[in-house]
Amino acid sequence: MTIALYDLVGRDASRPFSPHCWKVRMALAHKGLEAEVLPVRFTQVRNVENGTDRTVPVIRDGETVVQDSFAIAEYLDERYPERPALFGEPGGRGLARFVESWSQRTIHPYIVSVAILDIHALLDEENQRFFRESRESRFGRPIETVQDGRSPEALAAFSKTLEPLRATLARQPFLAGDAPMFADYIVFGAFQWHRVVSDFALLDTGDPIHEWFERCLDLHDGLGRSVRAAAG
Ligand SMILES: N[C@@H](CCC(=O)N[C@@H](CS)C(=O)NCC(=O)O)C(=O)O
Repeated sequence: MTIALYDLVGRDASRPFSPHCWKVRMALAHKGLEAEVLPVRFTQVRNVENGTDRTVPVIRDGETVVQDSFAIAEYLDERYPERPALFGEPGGRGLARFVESWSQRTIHPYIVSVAILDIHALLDEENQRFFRESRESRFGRPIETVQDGRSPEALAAFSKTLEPLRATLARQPFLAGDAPMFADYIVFGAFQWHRVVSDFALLDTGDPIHEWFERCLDLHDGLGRSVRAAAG
């Protein structure tokens, strides 16, 4: 059966960019499950599947509705245990939680600081208003001043925080070892978000993280590459 996935887009419905939705796109492909992607804009997210306070991703599998990327990955492993595992037990889920916390506290804030205006630029007028108001209330300042991370010094400091990721990927092709698992898709989601929204270069060619990201873009018949990079 096809699983419906609500996926965040801007003006162009063919360019999904949410990091959390990308984790789920990759997870569904990993399990060999067919997805019907239903594009939604920021202003529609709260009410997806008759909700009042939703975030995306949300999936519907038959009668079952699941929200939150990690919860969706857990659901997919529990519901489809005969298909390739996203976590690998014992311990896989707990370790993937660490990767999620690390990615959201290290990579996501930096991407916001270099690309929040790029995200704004992808939206239609109504969604630009929504995005500006919600983000300015969250950060307590104009989004023009939130985007303050593009200096060479800030980029170098960010690159240094990636050292544990870099050292791991210099030893093994994927975070999960010889083959990818959900932990890889968590970090992939962050870099794919940036790739789709912004032409600001985060990684140098030759960096083991860049090479790993290219490998991830090739996975599942080039699913990640099916959306063109903002850098062209
Ligand atoms: N922990 C959640 C985070 C989901 C989330 O923050 N989604 C964003 C899109 S990337 C969202 O729905 N935002 C709606 C809004 O900002 O109003 C997950 O992993 O699914």
